[in-house]
Amino acid sequence: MNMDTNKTKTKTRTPGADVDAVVIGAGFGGLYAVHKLRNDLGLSVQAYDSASDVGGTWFWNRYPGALSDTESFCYRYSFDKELLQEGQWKTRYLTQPEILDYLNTFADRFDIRRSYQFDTRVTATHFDEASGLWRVTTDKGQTITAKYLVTGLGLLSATNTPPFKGADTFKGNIYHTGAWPEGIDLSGKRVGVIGTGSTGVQVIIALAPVVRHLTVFQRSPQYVVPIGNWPEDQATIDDYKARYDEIWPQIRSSAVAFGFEESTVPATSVSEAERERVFEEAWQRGGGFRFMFETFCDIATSREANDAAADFIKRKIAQVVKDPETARKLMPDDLYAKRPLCGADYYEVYNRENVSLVDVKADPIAEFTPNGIKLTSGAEHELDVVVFATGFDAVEGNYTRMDMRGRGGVTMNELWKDGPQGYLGVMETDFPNLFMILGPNGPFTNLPPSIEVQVEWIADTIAMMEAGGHRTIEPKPESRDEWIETCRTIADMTLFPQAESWIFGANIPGKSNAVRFYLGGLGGYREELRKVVDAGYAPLEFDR
Ligand code: FAD
Ligand code: NA7
Repeated sequence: MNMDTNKTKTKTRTPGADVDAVVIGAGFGGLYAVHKLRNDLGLSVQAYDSASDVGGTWFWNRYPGALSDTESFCYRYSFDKELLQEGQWKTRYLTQPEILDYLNTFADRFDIRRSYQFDTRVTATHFDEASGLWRVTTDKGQTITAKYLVTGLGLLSATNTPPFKGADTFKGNIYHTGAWPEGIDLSGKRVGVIGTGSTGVQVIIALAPVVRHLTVFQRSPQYVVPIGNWPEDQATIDDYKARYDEIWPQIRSSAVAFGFEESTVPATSVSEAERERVFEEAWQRGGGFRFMFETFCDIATSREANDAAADFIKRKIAQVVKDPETARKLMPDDLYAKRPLCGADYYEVYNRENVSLVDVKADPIAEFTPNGIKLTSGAEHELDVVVFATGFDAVEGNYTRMDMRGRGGVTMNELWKDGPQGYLGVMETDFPNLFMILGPNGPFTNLPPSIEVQVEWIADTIAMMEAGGHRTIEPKPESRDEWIETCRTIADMTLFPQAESWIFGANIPGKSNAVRFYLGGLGGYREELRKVVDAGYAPLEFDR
């Protein structure tokens, strides 16, 4: 070891190891893992983040308009009742600064920061079969050994920056929303935004009233419903707090964990007038997940129901957008089966004089020039600033960007060459004592509740390992294969694989189109975790 681990204070239990556990990441996942392993289990923990402080997603995504689309009352940890009662918010959804403040408060409350070394990227994690330890290397030239490796690397964290020709010749500034520098003022500038996903929608809405001219480069039109981000007064907040004992069990046993009851009524079972009424009510109430899952139970599974929802949104676009040509370009022609989007008056933005929409599917971006962006047709858009709202190398991006090696030197990149795998979203064969938070093929939900469920399961598993004197644990290959099969089977029961989005890896050329989520809901997922424990961890192999 060539680093100082005195910061961890706790005595290391594992013979021959520098620390008991290394945790990577300081977002919701990593912070809670440090708390559970160090404060609850008494392990010695060294944690890292390449960021210069805590926050994860909410440290990096400081772009104008950055907002949660999970409602404020449930985009938080639930395990600590006092913390829940102290929670404060102003509107139905949390802004990026509010979430960052919340995670800072969390870190202070549980004295988490002392376990972290910030501004440090972990470059390699190698499992040493002889010692049964992980050897973790950082970009500061440090190495450290640990029995457990817990990765909270984030599933929407490794930024995707398409390599446009000539980008280095552009005289203005280029920013990616997922690595947004503090204090950028775009007022009065000619700004181009590439991308109209969840992030693009937020940044477009926020920038339109501020910049001189906004040019939106849209590849795929999106279905965007209103967000309904109204102020929430103290009485409303107090009411949530009074009901938390009912709210959290409901969230944990629901499918998407967004704090509402998913509908059990098929759209195909009701009249057209009734569908219209329900969709209009959801449109007025706002919320992307609510529109897709609270209205009817079959929008994500039945083509007819999906068409009904899609047609409703398309009619709204036609009503809102004044210029028919712009409305045509904004009209999606695929299924309504990506992560559902919402935003405040998104389509209204295109009625503004200072906003223009460019369809880069019809006329792709050819190159950046010193003055802006040139399309294949030769048309050039002059810009001072280009915003890449081009998303992420989602799910496995931060795993494949590290040199991860398991038994026999097998690399994660080899193992995942046809798509990421993983067992229960938390483990992988031949990678003993590796615990991933939001790893591949975990639940597709409002994420803090899933993070809590996973971190608690990981901590319980580690406690079991320590109590039983075990050296290693890893999934049996057949358990992992069965899990992937389960995820694939459930995914194929939905329409999601038929839409091109990051959920199946379709957002980046060359990325394998593979199943990346367990779409069976958080309730179903918790049941799967419980079954493993009830079976005495039979799907896993100890001390191989
Ligand atoms: P992250 O918060 O992504 O943290 C991962 C951390 O790991 C990062 O800080 C990164 O620097 C660090 N890291 C990665 N690799 C390394 C390495 N090799 N070495 C050192 N450090 C490393 N989810 C919802 O449920 N609801 C929402 O409304 C919602 N809104 C979102 C809006 C945006 C703009 C984005 C990008 C995501 C949103 N998400 C939302 C998803 C969000 O990522 C999760 O809710 C949650 O914050 C994930 O926490 P995490 O700890 O798993 O990962
Ligand atoms: P998304 O949803 O992946 O959106 C990225 C957008 O960028 C999307 O509109 C893409 O078009 C577009 N894109 C990507 N590459 C290109 C190129 N090369 N040219 C033009 N346009 C491009 O990422 P977000 O950050 O918005 O959201 C990700 C998640 O983070 C979100 O679901 C929330 O959970 C938070 P495409 O649709 O692929 O044609």
